[in-house]
Formats: sequence, structure tokens, C-alpha cells
Amino acid sequence: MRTVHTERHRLRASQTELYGGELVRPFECPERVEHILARIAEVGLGPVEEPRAFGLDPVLRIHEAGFVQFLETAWADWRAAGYKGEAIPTSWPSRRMPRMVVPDEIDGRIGYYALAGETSISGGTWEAAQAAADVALSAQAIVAGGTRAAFALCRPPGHHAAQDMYGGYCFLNNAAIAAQAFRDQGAARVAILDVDFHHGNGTQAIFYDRADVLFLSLHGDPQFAFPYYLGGADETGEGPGEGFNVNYALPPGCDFARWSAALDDACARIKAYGAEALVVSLGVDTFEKDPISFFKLGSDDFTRYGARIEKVGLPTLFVMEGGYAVAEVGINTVNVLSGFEGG
Ligand code: SP5
Ligand code: ZN
Repeated sequence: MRTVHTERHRLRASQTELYGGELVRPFECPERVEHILARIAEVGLGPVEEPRAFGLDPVLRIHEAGFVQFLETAWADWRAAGYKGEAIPTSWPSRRMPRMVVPDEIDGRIGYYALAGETSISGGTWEAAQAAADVALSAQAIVAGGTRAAFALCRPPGHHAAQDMYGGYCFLNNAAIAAQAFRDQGAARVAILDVDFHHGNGTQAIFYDRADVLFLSLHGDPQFAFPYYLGGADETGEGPGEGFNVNYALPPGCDFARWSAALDDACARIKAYGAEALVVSLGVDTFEKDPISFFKLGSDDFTRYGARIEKVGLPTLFVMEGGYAVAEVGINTVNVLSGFEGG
């Protein structure tokens, strides 16, 4: 399988994550990609290619212009305000504050656009996020060109980012941007299967009222897991999108038997829907040793479910999302891709 990657991901090198009241080194770190690349080479998965630059047009098909402008200048604006640390919001438009006007001052703007405070914005973040979108779009072009599958080794990840929200380590929704590209190139129906441990709240929000993109997510029950405020099984879409959003909210300790039963159901729905392309939001934080998650998948389970996804029979774009057991992130990610190729 061909992989698209750029070392520009290293421009996303935040030093702080607000975790348990402390500023810790972020779980979402550059070494994650180095481990995945090393494993790709070790097993001979296939070539690793540079992305092309697509510019902002395909990004603006998904994200609001004001949000994109915010991301472009957030770090410079934060520095200009005289702050010494990385950019972290401290105020939000919470319930009973429905003014919904974007403030001018950086503290007000960053809280307006943030869905969570753990994700610091640092120098280079915007450049890396834009490069990750180019990685997704370049891999999408490989699949659209007739290749059965490709791997977009995106970093930073994307599935928590909505039209006008960043957080959960995500800034631009790489999978959504790629899915929209399939639509814009003529695919009538596209499915997005999100197997990251966390609910893909951003992807859900983007496509919630649309019937042309089916979104399915297997994730930790939001009663117990980030992002907490979305991801229930009762969220099924709205308006024309009713019936085209499917959430599998799974409990703490969920093992592969239970997880793969949900995956089987999701795969059956993707087939019944008649999707012409499949985008997989591939997070491997479902692993039993992941430091911030609570599922119990073993490394061999990733190979098994890669083969299951292959049986759906669709042109498939894998887009990297989470996975924070850094020593095993390469093995687990590449196991999915090898499982697909051997399936
Ligand atoms: C792309 C992706 O996987 N983003 C995940 C963002 C999660 N950020 C919030 C982490 C909060 C972790 N709380 C864990 C409690 C463990 N005891
Ligand atoms: Zn995740």
C-alpha cells in the first residue's frame, strides 16, 4: 500500500498539554509518525510519497473561513498579546452565553473556536495542519485514480475538528476534507468509518444533516470518555441526514469480541448504503496499553479488523488519527494496513 507523508508534521511540536491540572508533554507527539514510518519500512508495506499542495479551496469546502483565518494567525496574535506560554483558552461560550459573536481579543477568539483546553496552539501548528490536509488530499487522489487503497499518514490528526472548532489534538478535519473531495469528484455516496477510540465529533457535526456522507463511529461511551458531549447512540442525523449517522458507544474494558461485533454491523451498513468510496479514520488508541483510553484490543486484533474492512470491497482511504502507546503505534497501525492487504 502506498503511504503519503511529509516531514512538515514536525512543525506541530507543542510542548504543553493541560492534563490533570499540570502542563505535560503532549501525548500527540512527533515520534508517533517516526514509529509508523519505521514499521512501514520494516514490513515493506510499500512506497512513502510526498504530498502535493492543494491550497485552501478544499479546506474551505469543510471549514468556515473565519475559523481558518483564526488558525492562520492564532500563534502570532497570542505572541503579540505578550503571553509567554503556548496558546491555551481559559474562557468559552458556555450554556446561557449564546451571544455567538466572535470576539476581537485573542483570549476571546481562542475560547470561541476551542472545543477543549488540552490542545495548545504553538508556532508551526497551522503549517503542520495544512500539510496534514495536503497529505489526506494526496492520498485521496491516489484512491480516486483507481488504486484500491492508500494511507494518509496525517499528523496532526483531524476527527475532533468541526467546521469552526479545534481541539482534541485536531485543527483541520483531514478525513472530512478527503471525503468531500471524493464527493466533489463525482462519488455519489461516501462512507466514513471512524475506528479511533474517541468519538469523531467533528466529522459527525460536519455531515450531520447530509445524506451523501454516511458517518459511523466506534468509540468509548461519552459518559466516560472524551469528548464527553457528543457521541451517543441516539444521535442518528437530522433533516436530510436522518439515518446517516451511526454511533457505537462502547463501555470501559470493551474487548475485541464486542468491538468487532460493532464493526461487523458498521461494515454491513456501509455495504447497504451503497457507498462508492470509504474513508477510515484510523486511530489505534483502542489498544490495551493506550495511556488515555480504555478498550482492550491486542496488536493481532488490528490485523484481523484490517482484513474485515477489506471485505467491504470499496476503494479505501486510511487517514491517521490517534494512538498514544508510542512504542506500539507503528505495529498496530501497520497491522491494520497489512490486514487489509492480506484480507
Ligand atoms: C485524535 C485523538 O485521539 N484525540 C484525543 C484527544 C483526547 N484529549 C483529552 C484527553 C483526556 C484524557 N483523559 C484520560 C483520563 C484517563 N484516566
Ligand atoms: Zn483518539
